[in-house]
Amino acid sequence: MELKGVIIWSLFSVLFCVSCAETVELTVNGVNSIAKTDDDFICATLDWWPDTKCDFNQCPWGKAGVLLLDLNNKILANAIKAFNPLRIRIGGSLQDQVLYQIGTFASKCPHFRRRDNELFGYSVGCLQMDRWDLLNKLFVETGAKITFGLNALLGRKKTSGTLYIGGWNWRNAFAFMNYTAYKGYMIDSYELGNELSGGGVAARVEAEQYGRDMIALKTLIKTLYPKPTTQPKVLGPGGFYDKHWFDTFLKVSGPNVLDGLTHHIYNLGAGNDPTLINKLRDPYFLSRVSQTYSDISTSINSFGPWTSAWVGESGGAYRSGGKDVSHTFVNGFWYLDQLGMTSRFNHKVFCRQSLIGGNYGLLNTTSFVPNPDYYGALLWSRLMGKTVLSASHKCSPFLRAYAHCTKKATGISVLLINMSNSTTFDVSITNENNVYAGQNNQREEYHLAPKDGNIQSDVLLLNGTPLKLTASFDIPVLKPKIADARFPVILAPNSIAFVIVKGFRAPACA
Ligand SMILES: *[C@@H]1O[C@H](CO)[C@@H](O)[C@H](O)[C@H]1NC(C)=O
Ligand SMILES: *[C@@H]1O[C@H](CO)[C@@H](O)[C@H](O)[C@H]1NC(C)=O
Ligand SMILES: *[C@@H]1O[C@H](CO)[C@@H](O)[C@H](O)[C@H]1NC(C)=O
Ligand SMILES: *[C@H]1O[C@H](CO)[C@@H](O)[C@H](O)[C@H]1NC(C)=O
Repeated sequence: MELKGVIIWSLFSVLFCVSCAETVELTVNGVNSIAKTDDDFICATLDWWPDTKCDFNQCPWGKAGVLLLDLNNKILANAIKAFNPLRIRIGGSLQDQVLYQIGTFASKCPHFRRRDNELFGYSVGCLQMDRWDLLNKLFVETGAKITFGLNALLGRKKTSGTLYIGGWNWRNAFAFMNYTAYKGYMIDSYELGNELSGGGVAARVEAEQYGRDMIALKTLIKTLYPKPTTQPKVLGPGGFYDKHWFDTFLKVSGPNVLDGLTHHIYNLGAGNDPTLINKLRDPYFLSRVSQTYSDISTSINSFGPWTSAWVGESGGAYRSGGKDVSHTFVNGFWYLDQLGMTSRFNHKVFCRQSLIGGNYGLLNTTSFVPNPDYYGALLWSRLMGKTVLSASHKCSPFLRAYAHCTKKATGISVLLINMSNSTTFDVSITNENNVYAGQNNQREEYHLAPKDGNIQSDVLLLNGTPLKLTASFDIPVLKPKIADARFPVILAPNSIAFVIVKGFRAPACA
């Protein structure tokens, strides 16, 4: 019986491989999960950039920065609410130059000003507590889950070059966290510093010092929140991965300090790279970054098994993203593929730079209208559960596939990405452990494609219909197409699909 099964199965595989060009057999293992994400994997950032921030002869931040953003905008509130909850990480380059107007720092509360010889070309800025109150009002109304990035450079001395030495002055941060706790604002996590790890970007701090400062932050939080169940998590270092630096940092900070090891990903190069649009569609290029995810996992397994990896910030292309690219449909090939890849490497959270601002916003900087990746993120959040399953096929590298348990229903959710602009794929989803199981159930399909076939469109089609806000500025209902699970999924060129196979028997999802 068993032998017969194997023979039939092999015959099956041969048949499928011969006609691989159009017919794909996607094999999903529903018995063993390969990784787990956090319940709330999707995260987006708010950055500190003022409207004077420019890159490559354009100034794409407008009034989208933390201090200038219109917090009464209805689209903004509805867009956040739709995730129920959306994680929001507040941070970015200027984070380590922000003072909080509280305690002994209450008297001076300067605005960021352009200063060529200072970090990132700006002077020190300030967060006033009445602005913080308004931000929290929005977060409460929308149910957002907040990560706040603290200034980690305060009190340190600049040496020659970019190295900053000496211990972190935590007093201003402590007064700020104390204010926040007294006000009853819920903070999911505090993160220390931005891009100060390894060689740093504009500034750097050595790993031993940073590890000791993380211990100090944990102590402050335990003082403010004696009950472990209500304690905000502690995250760091929020910078680029460097093996030696990260390993040392984990060793020095030690057990039970770091709740999440945050690192940043900008694997697409600079925003003005004319080849950006090709990189976004090149599966060989996109796969290269998996080495970093694998190395991070090794660092954690060897030196910090008590913690787990988060992508704390990733905009794909650095210096505010690509002008006619990063807010358009084609960016989803990179973004959704990254969500799939990092999930497989056991990452808990992925923070997209940005929720709004720059060229890579999930929402349009000026109109607040959702860009295609907003809907990709929302569908992921609603459909892809936290348990990650293996999914593989032997066909074109231009077809990417990821499988998770469904979020709320039974069965599995599959994400299919066809980066090919010419091939239509017929994808059969098969169960590695149960080849003969009939799949007479319904299947739900969400096919995403760009308007007019233009991969640089800001308008996304869901099952052929353009997604538009409702008359009351609400996010539209996202309805699947119902299909018969006995037939393959037909995946058009240049398209992405989320597919829910309800009848798929997956013990790992029970
Ligand atoms: C914490 O906040 C409370 C209430 O505002 C205040 O009385 C107390 O002095 C603060 N403690 C510190 C260390 O800032
Ligand atoms: C915002 O929308 C305008 C008008 O459609 C467009 O020109 C611009 O590129 C969009 N920007 C972003 C970042 O979404
Ligand atoms: C299809 O994609 C390739 C690169 O992947 C590109 O050279 C070609 O011009 C594209 N064709 C169309 C019709 O867009
Ligand atoms: C998807 O698109 C790529 C190139 O645009 C093509 O090579 C491939 O055959 C298409 N179909 C699938 C299922 O990947």
